[in-house]
Amino acid sequence: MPKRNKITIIGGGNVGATAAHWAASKELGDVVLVDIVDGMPQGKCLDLFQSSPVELFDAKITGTNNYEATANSDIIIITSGLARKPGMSREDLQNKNAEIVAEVTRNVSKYSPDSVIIVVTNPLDIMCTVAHRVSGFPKNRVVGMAGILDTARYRAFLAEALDISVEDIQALVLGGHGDDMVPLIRYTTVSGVPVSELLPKDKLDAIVDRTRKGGGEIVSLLKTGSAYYAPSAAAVQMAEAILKDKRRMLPCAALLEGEYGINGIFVGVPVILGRNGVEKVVEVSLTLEERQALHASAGRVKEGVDKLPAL
Ligand code: TXD
Repeated sequence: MPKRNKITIIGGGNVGATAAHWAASKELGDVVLVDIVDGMPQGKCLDLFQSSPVELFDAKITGTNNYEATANSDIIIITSGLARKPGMSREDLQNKNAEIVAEVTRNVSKYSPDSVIIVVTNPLDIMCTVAHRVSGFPKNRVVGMAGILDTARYRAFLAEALDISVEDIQALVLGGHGDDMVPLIRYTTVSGVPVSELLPKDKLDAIVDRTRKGGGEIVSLLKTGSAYYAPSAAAVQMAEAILKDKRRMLPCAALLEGEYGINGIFVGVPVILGRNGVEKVVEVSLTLEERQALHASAGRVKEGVDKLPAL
């Protein structure tokens, strides 16, 4: 009898709990949700389990404050971390989250040495380095979620502007997460038709700009938190591609070793995601301007990595 897949999600906050919801409702496998808050992951998981007879999914759903129950997971999604508080610098946040991600990675890699780790915690590209260094996993088994979210925002805005199905829009963004992303309009198509044939340049530029600021737009509306439906859906799409060995080509943060002329840092690039995690980094040709933007973005990631405390 084939055993069910097992997905562990660390951090039972907005992104983590919603990822548990998507993963369970898609029947990707059994789900374990870990948080440090006593009772919270247990309560959310009991509630999610009780939705299963209505939504018709079979999955064992476990909430816990420790790591025994995570043993032998196929996938680990790390969402644990702090949000930036008033008065906290970007660097303070980075150090605090690096501490959290390092501690969590030590635990998950001990209990699930063969897993693939999907990092979600911000600052994303830098936290990928933390998870990679601390786990000692090969580079293909540590991958970050950001590009799928950025492209999802871009695709949603394009579908709205064109008044057509989101299903028919394919797009690619490169680079670091958020402000630093490098959207490739040349590679954006609507069922194979270049989007520049269907929308005027000023409209496209406005959509790119809104996408870049997509996270901030939501924070300013929510006031007390950041986006979580789309981020969690994106992380679960990555988990699905890996668990089902779909070999999907998706923009993810991967450790580059010479690809795109970049070495030793995680940055958003198109990858093939399959059972081994990052099966391949796909190199597409870039214009000079796109290449410069990617390198500038990678340079900022490197500055952050250089400031990491010893792990
Ligand atoms: O594109 C992307 N990568 C992102 C990243 C998109 C959206 C959110 N992004 C980042 O994910 C965000 O900046 C945060 O760093 C994480 C999680 O965001 P979320 O909105 O879920 O934050 P919450 O609701 O504050 O949840 C964080 C949880 C919270 O319940 C804490 O108790 C828990 O993390 N936490 C821990 N769990 C386990 N172990 C430890 N050490 C721990 N520390 C905090």
